[in-house]
Amino acid sequence: MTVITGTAKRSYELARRFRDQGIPVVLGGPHVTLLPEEAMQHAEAICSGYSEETWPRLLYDFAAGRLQRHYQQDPRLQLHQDLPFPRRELFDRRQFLTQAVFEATRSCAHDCEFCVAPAAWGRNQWQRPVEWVVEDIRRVGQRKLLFVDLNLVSDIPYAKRLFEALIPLNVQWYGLSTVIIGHHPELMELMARSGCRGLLLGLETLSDTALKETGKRFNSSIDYRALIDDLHQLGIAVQGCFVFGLDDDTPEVFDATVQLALDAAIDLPRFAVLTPFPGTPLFRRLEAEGRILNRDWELYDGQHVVFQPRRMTVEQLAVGHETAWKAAYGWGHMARRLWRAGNLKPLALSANLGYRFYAHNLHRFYTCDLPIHSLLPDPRTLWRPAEISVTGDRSSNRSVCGG
Ligand code: B12
Ligand code: SF4
Repeated sequence: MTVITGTAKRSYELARRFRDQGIPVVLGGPHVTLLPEEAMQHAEAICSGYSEETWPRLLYDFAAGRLQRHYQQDPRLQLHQDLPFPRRELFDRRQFLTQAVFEATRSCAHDCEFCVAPAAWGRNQWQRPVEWVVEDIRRVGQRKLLFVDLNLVSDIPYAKRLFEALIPLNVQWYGLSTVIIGHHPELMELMARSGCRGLLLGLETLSDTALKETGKRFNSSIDYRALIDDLHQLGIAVQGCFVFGLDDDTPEVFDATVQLALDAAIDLPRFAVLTPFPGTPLFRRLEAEGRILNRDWELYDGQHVVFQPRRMTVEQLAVGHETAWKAAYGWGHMARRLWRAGNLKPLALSANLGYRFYAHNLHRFYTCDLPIHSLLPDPRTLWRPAEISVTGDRSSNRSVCGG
C-alpha cells in the first residue's frame, strides 16, 4: 500500500486486518519514507524512498522466503533508459479520469521549510531521459497530458530539452512549476509552444517576510500579477496555490489573498492550511517551539489546523481558510476572475464549478468527514506524546478522528 501522511492511520488499520488473516503487507510511499520506524510496526516489510530497484528485489526475496524488514533506496538510484514503461492497460480505464499521466522528473532542487519533497527524497532532482518520456507519451497516444512532477522547471536546461521534444508530438499538457519561470520569458514561450495549457504555481503568500521564513524567498522577486498576465497572453491558465497560517499571517490574510486571486485573474485559486508534515524542517521547528497541537496523522491533510499559529487563533485560521474558499468560489467572484483572465473555455468553467462544489463541501473531501470545527484542538492543551490509534471502526466509512 502507498501511504501518505493523511492516510497513514487508515493504511495501518487495513494492514492490521490483512495481517490478522495471515496476508503479508508491504508499505511504501512518502509517509513511509519520512517515518520508516513507525511504518515498520505495521507491515512485514517497507520500502523507503523510490522503489524502482527495491521492489523487484523485495519480490525475489519474498518468493525465496527471505523477506527483509526494510528495503532502502540506494542514493545513487538512476531513472535510466532501461526502466520499463508503466503498464497502464492493467488498470480499468473506467475507474480513472485520465490515464495520460506522466512523470519526467522527481523531487525538487529547492528546500522550502514546509515541503515534503526535499525532506523525503533530498534536493537531488531525478530525471528520466527525455527520449524515454517522449516514448512513454507516444505509447499512450493521447493528446491531453498531465505531468505530476513537483517542479518541471527545477533544472532549466533539462526543462528546455523536454519542452523542445514535446513540440513535434502536438499535445496539450498541464503541469506544476515555480514562479521562477517569470525570470525566463523564453522558457515560458517554449512551454507554450510545447503545448502547455495550464500550470499549477505555488504562490503561497503575499508576505515577503513569510516567504523568507519558509525558505521560498525566490517568490519575492516575482510580481505575481505580471507573471499571470504573461502566462495568459501565452494561452496558459493558472492554478494558483496559497497557504494560510504562516508565522507572519494575521486574520487579514484571508481577504487580502482572495482579493489578489481576483486582481491577478487566477483561473483556479486553491487554498491550504499550513501542514507541518512529520520529517520536515517545519515540523521540527514547531515541535521545538511546543506548537504541535495534534499528532493524529489523519488530520495532516492541508485542511485541518494541527499547530498553534503565531498571530491568530486556531479557530481564526480554520474558519478563515474555509471562508476564503467560499469567497473565491462565489458566483460573482468566479465570473469576474474568469472574465478578467479571458478564459471562458469549457474546461475553466467546469473546473471552477467543480471547485465551487468542493469549497462548499470541504469536509467531505478530506480524510475526516466530521465538520472542521468539531476537530479543533483546544489551543490551551499542547500536544500529548505521540499516540497513533488504529482501533477505530471504519466499516461505516465514517472517520474516528480524535482531534
Ligand atoms: C499526483 C499527486 C496527487 C493527485 C493523486 C492522483 C492519483 N489518483 O494518483 C491528487 C491531486 C489527487 C493528490 C491529492 C493529494 N495530495 Co498529492 N501528490 C501527487 C504527486 C504530485 C505525485 C504522486 C505520484 O503519483 N508520483 C509518482 C509516483 C511514481 O511516485 P510515488 O508515489 O512517490 O511512488 C514511488 C515511491 O514513493 C514508492 N512507493 C509509493 N508507494 C509505494 C507502495 C509500495 C508497496 C512500495 C513498495 C513502494 C511505493 O515507489 C514509487 C516508485 O519509486 C505527489 C508529489 C510527488 N511528486 O511525489 C503529491 C503528494 C503525494 N501529495 C501530497 C498531499 C499532501 C496531497 C493531499 C493531502 C493534498 C490536499 N491538501 O488535498 C491530497 C490527498 C489525497 C488523498 N487522500 O490521497 C503530498 C504528501 C505528503 C505527505 N507526507 O503525506 C505529496 C508528496 C506532495 C508534497 N510535496 O507535499 N495528489
Ligand atoms: S519549490 Fe515547491 S516542490 Fe520545490 S521544495 Fe519548494 S514547495 Fe517543494
